[in-house]
Amino acid sequence: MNYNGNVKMSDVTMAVDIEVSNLVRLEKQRQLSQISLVASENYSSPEIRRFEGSIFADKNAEGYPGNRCVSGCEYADQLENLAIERAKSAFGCEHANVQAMSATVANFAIMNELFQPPNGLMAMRLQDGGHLSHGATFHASGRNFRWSFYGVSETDEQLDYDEVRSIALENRPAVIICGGSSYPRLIDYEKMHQIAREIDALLWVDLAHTAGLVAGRVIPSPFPHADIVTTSTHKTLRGPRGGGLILCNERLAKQIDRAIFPGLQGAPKMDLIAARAVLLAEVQTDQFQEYSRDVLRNAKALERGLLCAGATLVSGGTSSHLLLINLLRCGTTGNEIEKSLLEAQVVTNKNPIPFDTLPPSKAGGLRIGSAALTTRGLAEEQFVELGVMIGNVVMSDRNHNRVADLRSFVNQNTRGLPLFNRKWVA
Ligand code: DSN
Repeated sequence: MNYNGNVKMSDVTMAVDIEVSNLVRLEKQRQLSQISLVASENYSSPEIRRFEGSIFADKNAEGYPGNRCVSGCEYADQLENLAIERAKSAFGCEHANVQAMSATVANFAIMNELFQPPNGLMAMRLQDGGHLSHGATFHASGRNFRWSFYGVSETDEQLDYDEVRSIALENRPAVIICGGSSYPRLIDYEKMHQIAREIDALLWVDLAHTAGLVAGRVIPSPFPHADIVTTSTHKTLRGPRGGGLILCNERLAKQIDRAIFPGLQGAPKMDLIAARAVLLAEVQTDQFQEYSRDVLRNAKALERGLLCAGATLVSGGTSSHLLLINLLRCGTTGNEIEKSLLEAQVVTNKNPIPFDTLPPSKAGGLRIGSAALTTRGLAEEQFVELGVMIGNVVMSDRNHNRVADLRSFVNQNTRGLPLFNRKWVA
């Protein structure tokens, strides 16, 4: 529609609404007919979604509870305090900041406030499993701070803590960051803490991928070893997309809060803080513990299926929700496999792997995860079969019949599955 000329506002609103509504309808159809194995995707509960876009969306609450830049914040204050208390209780820490617009924003805000040069930061290399906000050269964090990096060992593709220690001793950073976006194994926080203490550095855990598994108490917590923990809220945590939490102890509380406001952000999104508050109650239920157990069990089921089909997994397998398939040995690329799987209605993402020889646009690996499909309610034995069928596509170099087999498996086994299975909420 051409909006120039004599068009009434109601016509414009209706036209925009129809276009946007149509896209929302199509996206819903897509989400229902495809399955997401993207390790960083999940579906939040209807209870959480109800509060995104609630009346709090229009409230400016710049500042912190009890100290805002505008008036009329009495309910915003209560809401934010509620979210903070729930975050502290869910993760067992003394202080929580719930305002960051994303975990990447939280990460950058902290670097900006606490670790300006000449301080140095040390993190896991991106292709070994780190995150772009941990000093990647194409990211603002890489351009503005002093970095050193550690990686995984060539023998087992897992962290070699002796090597981490010697790199730390050589570079003496002010902080060591661990965690990232494609490391399938658990991190020994106690060992990382010992290394950090030896050089008088802080330990910062980016928990974005495994925060839900920690809240669900199925893997060890970074506390009491970590000084700072950051996380997004939408991966295994199964909360609203767009939002970061920063967790720490009282000692760093003031600096952390200053890092977010006024250090980097303006007013927070109060409707998202409402959704985060609901999430932070949900993760403390028995149902969430059960969900987290199933996420781990289903990742192991995928592992069994993939190994049975002959696929090679980075580090040999997984101890979390996430698996990384090494495609270099099959002569194919992450880009090609991602496209073939999409033909079978399976959504994944190409991903660099340790010691990759391909550029990131092609990538020698494919990353998958079990969190989203567990939320939808797929059973453990179906995860095993899914793993076998994905493995068959990989090992046959995208044979047409193997892709067709996978497509019919998806149609038969996931048709009618809701995006969010009600069994996961109390
Ligand atoms: N951190 C990115 C990922 O793991 O996919 C996006 O959240």
